[in-house]
Parts: sequence; structure tokens; C-alpha cells
Amino acid sequence: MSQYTSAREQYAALGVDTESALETLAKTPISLHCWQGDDVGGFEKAGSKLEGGGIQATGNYPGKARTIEELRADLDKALALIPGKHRLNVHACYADLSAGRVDRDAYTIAQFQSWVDWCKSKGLGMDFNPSYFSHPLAADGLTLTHPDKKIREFWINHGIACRKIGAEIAKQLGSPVVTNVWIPDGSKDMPYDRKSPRERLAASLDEIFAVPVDRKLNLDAVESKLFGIGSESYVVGSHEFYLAYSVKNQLLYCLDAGHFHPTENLSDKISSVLQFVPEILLHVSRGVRWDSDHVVLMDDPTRAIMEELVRGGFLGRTHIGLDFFDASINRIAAWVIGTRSTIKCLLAALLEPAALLRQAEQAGDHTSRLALMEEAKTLPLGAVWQEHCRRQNVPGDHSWLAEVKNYERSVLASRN
Ligand code: RNT
Ligand code: ZN
Repeated sequence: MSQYTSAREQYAALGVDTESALETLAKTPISLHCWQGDDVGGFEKAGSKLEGGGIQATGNYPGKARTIEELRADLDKALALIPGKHRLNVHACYADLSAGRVDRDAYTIAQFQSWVDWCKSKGLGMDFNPSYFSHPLAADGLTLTHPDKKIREFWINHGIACRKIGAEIAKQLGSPVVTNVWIPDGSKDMPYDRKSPRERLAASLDEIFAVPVDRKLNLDAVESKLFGIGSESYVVGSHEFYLAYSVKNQLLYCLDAGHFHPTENLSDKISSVLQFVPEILLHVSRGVRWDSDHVVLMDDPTRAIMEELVRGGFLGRTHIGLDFFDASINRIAAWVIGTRSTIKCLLAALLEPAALLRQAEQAGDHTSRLALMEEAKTLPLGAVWQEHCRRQNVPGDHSWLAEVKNYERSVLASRN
């Protein structure tokens, strides 16, 4: 008997159908963030660095992608080691400016056509993000809330341009695009006036979202944050701000796992937020003591997120995106580890003895509920995971690592 057949029987004994779990897993895409490949650098200018970004990649591992071509080659390598069909999440600062320089407020699909063509050739869907950082007009850490109207207008126009680009990408790829707004605006030390920047942010967002863009093609999302480097004391776009804004305007709310107090659980927010917004975007990440964007692992917080999506029947209203960037290890391995772990967490959630757990809970039998949750942890998840990888034609075990090491020697080593 194969390991999978035996696993299937063990799960079936608890009322779990591994085949239907594998089917759901295979059709749930994860949106891979392009920015893991070059430490959120982008290719607008040579050696562009995060300025006033409130986000920071640390580490200096050799082999970082220096051009769009290198980034795509690296992504290709990573995608070949990740089971399933996924999506690519592109930031506006990854614009292809080979046909001529344009500033961000004037971007159109032209600067992203090569990304769309590339994704089309790989069968990948795409998601998109305006970039409100790494730009001279974001140098003081303020964008949509800037007191200078001219600077605000530049960023408003960038936001509008990106929503139109999102819709055009969706049209070309035949799959809706989530366009997510995150801004770094905030203050290192206590501000005197917390109100005015929030009034300006609401007004700027209103202008961005007032422009009609087909909601079936472009899905607008807004992302909150608790604090960042250089915005420790005050972040304009806080949780309360964006939760209220997304409820009022029926936008997607983006929950980033690193953007809350370390003792808060993102998983517990999902069933609350989804009472009031149509859909959510997740930035699956791993904060270590702060919003550090460590590589996602198969850990309890990530498992709990996926459990909530499955238990609540929320997969159809959730866009799962990744948001981590680690420059201290092989960047392709980081993509592979983080994405495989996310998928593994989803699989574990799909393999919970759901019917028995629900039954025990409804009967008020909390003893059985607790016992079952514990017993389920040692079921042969690994055999089902390997079967998924086998069906998707990727390595089911650690042998993917040898391929990354080989790529490091043959390709990455010549970059500097
Ligand atoms: C920053 C946010 C944001 C970025 C990316 C690059 O704190 O998490 O999502 O990480 O947009
Ligand atoms: Zn994020």
C-alpha cells in the first residue's frame, strides 16, 4: 500500500476526504510577491533603495536579481519548485522602463506589458500595487497625506493610474486583479496633530477611488499598519482608519500578519472583518518581535489563519498573498520555503476532522473537541502533501533544495 493510500484511510476514519482536500488545494492560488527577489528594490533606477519606506530588508546574501530578466529567471526557478498554479504580485516600482522613462503618476499598462506577457506565457494571474516609497517625493515619509497639495496630487494620480493598470491587466489575463494601497505615512515621534493627516488621507483616497474602474476587473484593497521604522509613534493608515474606510466604501481590506501588536492574532480578525467587507486580501508574513517580514513557516499563527479560511468557508472571498523579504538567505529558497509552507498550512486546514469537531462543539462536548484537535496533529499530513507535489510535478521532499543550490552555483554566483 502506498503511503498516500494508507494516509487516505487514516483520514477517512475521521471523516476526512483527502481527495476533496487535494482538489481544493490545487485550485487555490497564492499570490507570490515579486519583491522577495530583490529586497523590495525595483528597477526604476539603478540600485534604488527604500527611502522613507517604513519597511526594511536586512541581510546581504549574494546573488540578488539586478534586472527584470534576472528577477523573472529567479521566479521561474522558484515556481518550478512550488506545487500548483499561482499568481504574481507586482509592485509599480517594478515597471519596465526599457522603452523610456516615465514618472509614476503617468504610468500606464505600457510599463507593465512585459510583465503581463510574461505572466500570460506562464499561465499566471497577476495582482498589483501602487508604490508609495523609494521615490524622491516620498523621501520625507509622506505621500497621500503630505501637507503639500502638489505632492499629494502626484501620489493621487499614481493611485488612479495603478487602478486603471490593474483593470487592464485583468482584461488581458482574464482574471481579476487585486490592487492594494499601502502607504508609509506616519511619524517617528509623537505628533501634536493626529487628525489633519487622517483627514487628508481620507480625502486623497476618496479622489483615487472616485475614478470609475470596472469592479469586476480591478479589486481595490487598502492595507493598515500599526507602526514602521521611522513611524513608531504614529501611522496615519491605522487599523481603525482602514477598517472603517473599507467598510464604508465596500473595498477589500488587507490584513498583513506583521501589522498588529505581536500578541494579537490575525486569524481572529478574519471572521469579524468578513461580516462587513465583501472580500479580504491577506499578506501572509511572519513578524519576529516586530514587522520584520521573516519567511513564512508552517507555524501555529499561519496554520490558524488557514484554519479560519477553511472553517468559515471564506476561501472564495479571500485573496491569499505573501509579504516577506529576507535578504540574509538565498532569495529563491526564501520564496520556495515561504510559499510551500503557506500551501502546507492550507492543506493541514483542509484535512481537519471538520465534521467531528463541529459535531462535538454543537453538542457542547468540549472534551472531545479538544481531544480531537490534539489527535489530528499527528495524522500523516506529510504523505498527503507529497501526493499533492507528485500530482503537480514538483519535488515532494527536500530535494528541491539541491536544485536551488545548483542554480546558486551556476547562475547566482556570477552576479555581484
Ligand atoms: C509594508 C506593507 C506592504 C509592503 C509591500 C512591499 O509594511 O506590508 O505591504 O510590504 O507593499
Ligand atoms: Zn503587507
